[in-house]
Amino acid sequence: MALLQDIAESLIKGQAPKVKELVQKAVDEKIKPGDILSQGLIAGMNTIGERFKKNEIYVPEVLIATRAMHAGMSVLKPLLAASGVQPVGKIVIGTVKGDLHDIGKNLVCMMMEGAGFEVIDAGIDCSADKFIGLLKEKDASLLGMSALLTTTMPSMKSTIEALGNAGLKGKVKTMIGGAPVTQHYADEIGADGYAPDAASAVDVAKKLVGVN
Ligand code: B1M
Repeated sequence: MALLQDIAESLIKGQAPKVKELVQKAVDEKIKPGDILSQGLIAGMNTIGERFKKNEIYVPEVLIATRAMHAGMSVLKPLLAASGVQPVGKIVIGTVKGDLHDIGKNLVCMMMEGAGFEVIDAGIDCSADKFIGLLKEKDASLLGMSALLTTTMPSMKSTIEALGNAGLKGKVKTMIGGAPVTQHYADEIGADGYAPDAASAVDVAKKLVGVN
């Protein structure tokens, strides 16, 4: 549908007011909120993710597109809740204990939201207890951990161990990322997934919750 394509294209260009206006127009034209989300906003964010992965665009462009997505979501959110559209999955995500870097984590959060996940942002400096408390409270099936310091990476390992002790092993899948983190490290500590960037993080998260 041309209007949904216009929404996606305006989002890719980062035109927040236009996205908001077009989403409102689509709502007024009685297009289903779920279709506006998947064929308009998420379709646009998917293109942003692909371009970011290929280094065709960089962090500022992603942030600008995300702002446009949020503008559209401000119109859609109440309607989605009312129409019972289910999120793709629920993820608790935070920067690990001792680590204050949150720029990359925030990007991951935004891309996840753009892909239709319900994101519970645990913030920075998160202890295992904080992660576990939120996972239980929100009944989330996925935990994302970010670390930018080599000195805080071991906190990912201890959090995964704590999940096991809390009886969440098997119920909650874990994924990790951040500049010093590697697939090798993920394998070593028993994380279920690793992603090198925010766009790949969405692919990994979808795989972990069984969505294509
Ligand atoms: Co700090 N810092 N910093 N820092 N900082 C680094 C990380 C460092 C590499 C700089 C350097 O020395 N060259 C170095 C770490 C060295 C190491 O451990 N190997 C370092 C250091 C040493 C420190 C301090 C110790 C400095 C000091 O005080 N002496 C201190 C520590 C504070 C703490 O955390 N306890 C510190 C502080 C800070 C600031 C507060 C000043 C600031 C953070 C501000 C903030 O985040 N709100 C800061 C910054 C900005 C940086 C650099 C310059 C940039 C990090 C960044 O935001 N990158 C960084 C040097 C660098 O990387 N060039 C540096 C952009 C971001 C988009 O990338 O976070 O990698 P990134 O995220 C990517 C991927 O990694 C991935 O997706 C993102 C998008 O593609 N990803 C995931 C991230 N999380 C993911 C999770 C996933 C999946 C993918 O799944 C869950």
